[in-house]
Amino acid sequence: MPLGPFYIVDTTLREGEQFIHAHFTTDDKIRIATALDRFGVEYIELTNPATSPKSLEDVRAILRLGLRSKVVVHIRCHRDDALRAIDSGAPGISVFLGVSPYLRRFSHGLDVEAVIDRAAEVLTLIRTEAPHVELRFSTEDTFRSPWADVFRVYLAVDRLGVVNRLGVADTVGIATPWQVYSMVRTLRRMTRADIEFHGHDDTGCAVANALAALRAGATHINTTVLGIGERVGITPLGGFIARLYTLDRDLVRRKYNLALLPELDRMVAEIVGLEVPFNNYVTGSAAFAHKAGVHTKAVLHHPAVYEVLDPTDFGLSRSIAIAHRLTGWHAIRLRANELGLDLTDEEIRQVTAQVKALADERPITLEDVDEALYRWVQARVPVSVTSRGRADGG
Ligand code: HCA
Ligand code: CU
Repeated sequence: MPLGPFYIVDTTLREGEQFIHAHFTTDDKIRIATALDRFGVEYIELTNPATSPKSLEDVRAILRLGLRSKVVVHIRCHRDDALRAIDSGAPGISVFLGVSPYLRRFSHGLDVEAVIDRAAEVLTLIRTEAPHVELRFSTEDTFRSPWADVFRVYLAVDRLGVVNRLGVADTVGIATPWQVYSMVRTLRRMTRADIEFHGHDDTGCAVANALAALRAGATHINTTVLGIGERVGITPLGGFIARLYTLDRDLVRRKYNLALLPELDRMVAEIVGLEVPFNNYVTGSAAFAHKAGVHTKAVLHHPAVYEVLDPTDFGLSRSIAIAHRLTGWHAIRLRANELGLDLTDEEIRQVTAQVKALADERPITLEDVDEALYRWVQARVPVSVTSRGRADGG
C-alpha cells in the first residue's frame, strides 16, 4: 500500500528543547535547523517566542536563514503568546490546549466549554491578524480525554473555519496504534482539516503510532532527531524514516537526503552531550553489524537476507564481526581473503575450529584470528602467502 502525501514537522528545536539534557545556544539552533533543512524535513517547529527574549531572537535568527523548511512556532492558547508569535514573523503557528480531565483540573482549570471559548478567541485573533499564517490547533493529552470532549472541541474549532490543521497529541505516550488509528480516522471523516500527530514514547509505541496515524489519513507527523523531548521523548526522525523506508523506499529516498541522517544524529548527540545509542535506528553502532556465523554467511552472499535497510542509502556500511565463538567459516574465509592468504575450504574450516576453541577460553580480537590464519599458513611448506610482514616472519 503506497504512502499518501505526508509532511514531517520536526520539533527538535521545540519538543527537543524540553529534553532534560538540551540547552541550545543560538548557534546550536542554527546548526540543527540548517541540517534539518538539508535533510529535507518539510517543517521545523520552534520554541514559543514568548518563552524568553532569547527565544524570540532565535526564531528571528532562524527565519533569516531563509530555509526551504517552513518554520512554525509552538505556543500556548493565550492571546499574549499569539501576538508574540504573529510579531515573530513565523509563517506557521501551532497552538495547543489541554483537554484531558488531568489538565483541565491540575493545569489550566477550564471546563470543556471554556476550552472551546478560549480556542475560538485565540485562533480567530490569529487568523484576523495574520490571514496567511498556517494555523494548527492541537488538544494536549488527547488520548486521556473522553472522546466526547475531544470531538466537541475539535468540531467547534473546525467549524470556526480558521485553522489549517488539527493536532492529535499523545502527550504521555499511552496510546496504542489502534487507538491512534481510530482517533485519526474519525477526525478525518468528521472534519475538513489536515491532521498532525505528535506521539511520546513512554511505552515504546511512538514510531508505530506515527505510522498508524499516517495510515489513518494524518498528513503531518512530528519527529525529533534521536527522539529527544520531555522524559523519553517522541517519535525519532531516524526511526520514522526507517519505518517508512521499507514501505515505500523510492518515495523516502526522493523526499529526504538520507545520507545526511548519520551526521544529523551525531550532531544533535554531540550538542546535548551524549552518544548516539548503540541500538539507534539506522545510525547506532550496531545497526548494520552482523555476528553469528549463520547470519554472516548469508549476508556475505546477499545482504538483504538479514537487512531490511540498505546501509549505503544512508552513506553507511555494514560490518561483519569475525572474532568470537559464534563465528563461521565464511567469515574466516572473508578475513583470509582480506589478508591476501590463500587457504583451501578445508584449511579455513580447521582455522575456524581453532578460533572457536580459543574464543571459548577467553575473549578474542581480530588480531587473534589473523594470527591463527598466519600461523596456519606459516606451518605449511612451502609458504604461500602474499608479502605481509607477519607472514614473512617479521
Ligand atoms: C507538552 C505539549 C506537547 C504539545 C504537542 C502538540 C504534547 O506537553 O509539552 O502541540 O501537538 O506532548 O502534548 O508537546
Ligand atoms: Cu510533546
